[in-house]
Amino acid sequence: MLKTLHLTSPVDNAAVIGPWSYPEDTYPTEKMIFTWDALAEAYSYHASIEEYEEPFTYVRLVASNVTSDVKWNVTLPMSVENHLYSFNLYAYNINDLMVGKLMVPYSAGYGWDYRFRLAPQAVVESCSSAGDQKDRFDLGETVYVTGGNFSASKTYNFSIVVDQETWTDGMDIPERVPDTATTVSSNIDGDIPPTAVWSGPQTVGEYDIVVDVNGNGQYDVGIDALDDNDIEVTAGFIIPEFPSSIIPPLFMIATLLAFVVHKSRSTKGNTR
Ligand SMILES: [Ca+2]
Ligand SMILES: [Ca+2]
Ligand SMILES: [Ca+2]
Repeated sequence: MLKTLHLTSPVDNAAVIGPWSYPEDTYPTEKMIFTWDALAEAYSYHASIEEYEEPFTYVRLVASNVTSDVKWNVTLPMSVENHLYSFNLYAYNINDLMVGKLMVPYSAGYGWDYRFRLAPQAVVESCSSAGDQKDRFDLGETVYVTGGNFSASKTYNFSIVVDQETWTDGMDIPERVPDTATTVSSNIDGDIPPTAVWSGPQTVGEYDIVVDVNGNGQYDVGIDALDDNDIEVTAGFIIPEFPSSIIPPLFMIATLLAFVVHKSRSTKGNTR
């Protein structure tokens, strides 16, 4: 009787993992850690990782491991574009009979392997027209973004949204702010060159920026690019009520007032 092996890292196969056999899961690392629950009757576990070219062309065996342990740390090269990795796991008893197998529940059925990719985390950042990071814009000042680690020459769904305190894996991407860009495009190096995404903004506020890398309308940790937590605690950028150039004079007036008030009080004090 074959039992289903319970994978606990990098995902839990007790839950549905994604659409049928399509690797939704991308990790921004070369060091993968696979762990699973022990089967009482298992004597050894045979784990392997194969590389495929999409959709289903076998490329090569990348790594394999026979162990009595329930953990496998493996270093893999970052995925080639349009390639994916397939993790397989089998358990054998002392007589070399297969007693357990990995089974992965996808939303449309079961698979016998776990598919994933390794890719550097895509990044997006608010910036000046020259591409220098910039997190504070004046009213009417055009907001630009840059980015990196995207696929080459591709257009992505882009959103400027009201600052979210926390971004949770799988949450719907909030509605974008009106009159902001809906897409950005990468160049042949996979970079987003400085791109105007909000011309002449007239709405004061605190904002985040998200690029929906896998285009599913949801925020996915490790896949989608996010500009967050740069300024005013959790915002990717802000458009404050007063332009930065007005703040010093205001501050000086306030200081002057404080001085005058203080002086008049101390003058009164002296006359007593
Ligand atoms: Ca997404
Ligand atoms: Ca935020
Ligand atoms: Ca920023």
